[in-house]
Amino acid sequence: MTVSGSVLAGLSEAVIDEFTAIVGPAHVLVGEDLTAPFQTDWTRRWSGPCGAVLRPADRDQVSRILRACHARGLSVVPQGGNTGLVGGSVPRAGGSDIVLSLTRLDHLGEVDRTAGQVDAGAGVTLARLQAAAAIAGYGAGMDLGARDSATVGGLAACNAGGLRTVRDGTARQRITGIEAVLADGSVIRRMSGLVKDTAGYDLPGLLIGSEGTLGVITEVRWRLVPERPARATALVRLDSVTEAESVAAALRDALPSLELLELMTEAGIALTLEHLGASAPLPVTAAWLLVECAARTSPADELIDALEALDLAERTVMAPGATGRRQMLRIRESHTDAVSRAGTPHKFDVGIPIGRLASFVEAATATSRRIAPGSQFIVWGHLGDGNLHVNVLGAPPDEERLDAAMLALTAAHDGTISAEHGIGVHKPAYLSLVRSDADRAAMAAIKAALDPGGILNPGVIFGTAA
Ligand code: FAD
Ligand code: 2HG
Ligand code: ZN
Repeated sequence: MTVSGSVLAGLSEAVIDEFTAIVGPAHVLVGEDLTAPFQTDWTRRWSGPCGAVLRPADRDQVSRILRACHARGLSVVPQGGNTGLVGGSVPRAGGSDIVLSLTRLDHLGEVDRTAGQVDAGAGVTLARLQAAAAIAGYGAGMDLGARDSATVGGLAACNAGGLRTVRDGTARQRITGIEAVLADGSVIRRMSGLVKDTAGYDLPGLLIGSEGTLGVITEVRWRLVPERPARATALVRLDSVTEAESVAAALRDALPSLELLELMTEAGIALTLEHLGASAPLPVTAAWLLVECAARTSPADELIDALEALDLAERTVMAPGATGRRQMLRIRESHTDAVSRAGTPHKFDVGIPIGRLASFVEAATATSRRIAPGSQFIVWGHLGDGNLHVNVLGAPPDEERLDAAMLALTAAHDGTISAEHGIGVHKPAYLSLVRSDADRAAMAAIKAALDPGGILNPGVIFGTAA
């Protein structure tokens, strides 16, 4: 493709030429046909035009691009797999941002067996990381439904969680090193993989969860987990979220090999089964708990004993084998797709203290009925982490009262307005519900120090005021 002679969306020919000299003409995308896939997010809720999409091949190209953008005051939206759910990976409406697509930074090193770690370029997908780990006899210690597209750079930038957090933690626990390019093009690199390192501020820790606002992550050193080839998976039907919450607490304490503890509820189960055209592996009740244990030797007895001790054997289906297991996991993982197919939901990713989850769900159901009568309230999530995904279908997309009430309710339960997806452009207006004036001022000071021109992902976390 050629970009010569074009003056597009506010970008001068000289700027386009400068970018072209850095990444080559094939990797400067301009014009709606080429840029459209990068301009709308996964949810279809957020979209905006961009001046150009740049696809650098390596850290040095990222550095040169940022130096040029910094000098010219051009805004940059870092993008990985574009599977984020809070609008942070796409340009802002009315802007002419540069989208910096990191998917070509896909170098994956050899697994370092001495350290149990691997270096991965920001554009490596989670599925590829998992496959490489498995070949070397390890696990990635992370899994989520968007694994085929989500990149390690995006996982780090969002501090992603997922389905195995109850055992292996979030991206923060998995990452021992980061290389990143700061707004002015300078590079920080701490990739030695030290598990303990208290020499000054933990800059990698600061970049994890910064959603592209403090730097562009170009490489990550990922800490793998020992392989746990033997798995036992069960689906338990329960009569209420209250019951699920207490069963989950008991299982967590009884099962050292616990790796997954996921909640599904009636409306979401029904919608997902219909979406998949699948039959239910056990009767649909108010709540299902999906439980998986993993170890080197079979944890089946451990799981069965724990379920029997809770008098749940009659209400449990054990996955009969790998296929049955995959079917159970598929029902859980397909909730997001099923909801998305049914409409554009109001999506909330809340963290609630364990012990108050059921009362939150009850109050949240009433809130959505009050503000959006006729809407469909669907909740599921990572019960072991106290992380609930509330999706409300059928409410007008611009019904801000619903977002305000749901997030205020979350704060009233001492919860967080984002457990794993981030603030993005969806929730800056609500950050003050969970972060004090002093806290937000400290965050703004860090942002101003690292990105004085405010070019990195403007609007994300801080809103348009930053
Ligand atoms: P993108 O969507 O491209 O970007 C996300 C944010 O990170 C943006 O703010 C972007 O600017 C920034 N960013 C991306 N790459 C970089 C980089 N290299 N340097 C700096 N900033 C960067 N999330 C969970 O936590 N748990 C789940 O269980 C989960 N399940 C999901 C299931 C589905 C079906 C879908 C669609 C999404 C799910 N997600 C989940 C959300 C999403 O997959 C994660 O947030 C993931 O980390 C995003 O990675 P990405 O590469 O797609 O990032
Ligand atoms: C999940 O755990 C993802 O299913 C997506 O984090 C949640 O779609 C959602 O709301
Ligand atoms: Zn999730």
